[in-house]
Amino acid sequence: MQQFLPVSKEDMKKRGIQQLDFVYVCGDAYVDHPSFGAAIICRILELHGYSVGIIPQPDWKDDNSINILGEPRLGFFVSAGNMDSMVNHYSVSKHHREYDNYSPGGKAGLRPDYATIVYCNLIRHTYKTKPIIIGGIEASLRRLAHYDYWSNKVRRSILLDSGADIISYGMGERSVVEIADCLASGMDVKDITYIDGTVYKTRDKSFTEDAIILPSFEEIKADKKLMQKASILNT
Ligand code: B12
Repeated sequence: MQQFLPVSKEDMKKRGIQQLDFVYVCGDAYVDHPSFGAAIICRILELHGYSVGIIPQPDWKDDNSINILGEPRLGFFVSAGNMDSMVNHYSVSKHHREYDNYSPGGKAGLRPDYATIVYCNLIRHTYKTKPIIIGGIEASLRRLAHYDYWSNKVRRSILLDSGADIISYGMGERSVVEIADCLASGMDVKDITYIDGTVYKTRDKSFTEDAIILPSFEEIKADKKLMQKASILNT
């Protein structure tokens, strides 16, 4: 019978795992069901031979919460959960929701606002250079300069504010395996720049021969109409 993914050092010991290949940090409780992105991504990685442990809803005020499974060999995957953390926390009229369907007992307050950014910053307190790959709805919809309803501001890509290395946006089944294989082969995460459905950061524009160049964050901030243009160019 298939076991649950390790959530503690004890679980790792039982499975004879000294060091995990990947640690997956998630804003939702761990529910091992295929309607949950976390279960899909972790099980797919497992299927391809990688060991994955999961830290659901870490205490973001405690650096140790990110260390409970030790340092992963290849990197971290991070997701806010099934929904954007701000949608999860607030109603459209910006009232705090009292109930969180993706937390044990429906308890609210077990994840931070802007969870992807907070979790990545937490990881970076301990692991300055370990590869971090972010994904799920929050990271996907915030992958470029975007309008943030909650702060009524245009925000830059979540890749910059989180300090993560790569965004795997949309469905992650294929790209996470490609990323894992690259890291396992010894590639530097900075060189993983060519996988479909991913975002990386660079100052080098020499690759842009056939590229569609969208208006920059600064341009969009200065002129709202450019946000529409960016959306149209991006579809
Ligand atoms: C089914 C569904 C529901 C069901 C949920 C059933 C359940 N038991 O979970 C119901 C009808 C109850 C529902 C309710 C709501 N929903 Co709904 N729902 C959906 C829907 C249609 C599919 C979600 C799903 O299960 N997908 C399957 C999973 C496996 O996909 P996934 O989570 O996206 O994961 C994939 C990728 O994101 C990626 N991935 C995921 N995690 C990670 C992590 C990493 C590291 C990586 C690399 C990749 C990765 O790979 C995964 C596999 O391909 C989506 C729209 C859509 N088409 O996505 C809206 C959607 C998620 N819902 C939404 C909303 C707003 C709500 C409600 C708040 C509506 C309301 N006003 O009440 C409520 C909230 C419910 C709650 N829990 O509090 C929004 C969320 C918007 C946002 N920005 O977060 C969505 C996106 C619809 C939309 N376009 O507006 N919903």
